[in-house]
Amino acid sequence: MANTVVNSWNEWDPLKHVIVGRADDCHIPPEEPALDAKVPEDSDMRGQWGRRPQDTIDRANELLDTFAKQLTDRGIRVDRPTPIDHALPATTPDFHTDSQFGCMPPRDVLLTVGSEMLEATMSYRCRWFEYLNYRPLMQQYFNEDPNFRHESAPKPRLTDADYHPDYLSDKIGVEKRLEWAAKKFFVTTEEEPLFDAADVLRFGRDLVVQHGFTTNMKGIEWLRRHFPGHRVHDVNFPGDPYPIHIDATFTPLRPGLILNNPQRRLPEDQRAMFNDNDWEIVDAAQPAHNTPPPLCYSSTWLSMNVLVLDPKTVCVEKSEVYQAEQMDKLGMEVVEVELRDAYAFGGGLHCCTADVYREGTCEDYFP
Ligand code: ABU
Repeated sequence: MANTVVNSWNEWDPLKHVIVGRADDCHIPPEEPALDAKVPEDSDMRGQWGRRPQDTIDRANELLDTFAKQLTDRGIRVDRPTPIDHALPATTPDFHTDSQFGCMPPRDVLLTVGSEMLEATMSYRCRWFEYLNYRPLMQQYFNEDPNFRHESAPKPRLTDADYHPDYLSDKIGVEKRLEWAAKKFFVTTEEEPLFDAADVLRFGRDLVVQHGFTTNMKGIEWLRRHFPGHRVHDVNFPGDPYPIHIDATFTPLRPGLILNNPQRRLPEDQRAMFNDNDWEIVDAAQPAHNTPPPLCYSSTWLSMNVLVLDPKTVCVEKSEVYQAEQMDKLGMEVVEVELRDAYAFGGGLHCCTADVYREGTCEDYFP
């Protein structure tokens, strides 16, 4: 009988196999349009770039290794990427940037839909070659699983035509950013399809995709054509001045229940599919921290960037006590995982993983 290695249709079915990222050789890349647009004006990251300090890399790896062991101890197979040399520049005929990013977080790069793992186009130049960190695993799954589909979305050119120059200023201000977000005017243009895998949430037959800085409408249209058996829904969250990746904004926990970031509520006119099928969308608890850790791209809302192990069990970052308390009230068993010192490397518990296998099949939750 064929050995099925890759299978995952949603964010909550029982998790059996997952990739956990590594912090090795992670870099803060030099300035480039899409990346700069995400860094807040008052961030300690402005103007800094280079290899991250070794002590922070070691600490992040210690936490990621411990998380991997927690998952393994629960019977979940854990694979890790093979880091390439992230100090190397990324150069194509269309652009050059002096370093790469790292092999964190895998969720941004790899989208698993059923038996397929799809490498996203990405929208940052420094992440153009990031898929290479995962190629040894893709080859392994290809050898192990005769039904595995390894796909790669068309590599984008990422010329200046991909980015709105208005976003190049470092003095835009949050008010203007919110005004632009409400108008769906983001840093990326519609020059060519762009998407990061972490802008996609899987609900069986339905894929919900955030339109924002890292995913444009052409990227969503590309996904629609690539997955003809799915319904692909574009959503946006006007309360987010730095909209990259949906997984600190909208977090499905189990069929019928989603956490929504209270500062980034899904607009009423985009809720029909959930309302019509009696799904509850509840405000997530407040983060336990007022600021992100040093040299971190992400917001404090990594508090809700949780990894669901099954519809009753969820991994929550250890210091996020309010989020853990809310999960408990929602009937979830909480597995505490210490990860905050790894946030700077690209995100939380959902970000730092990529699904390989969850039990279950492709269900229609929104008939
Ligand atoms: N990669 C998720 C980050 C989202 C946020 O900064 O809120």
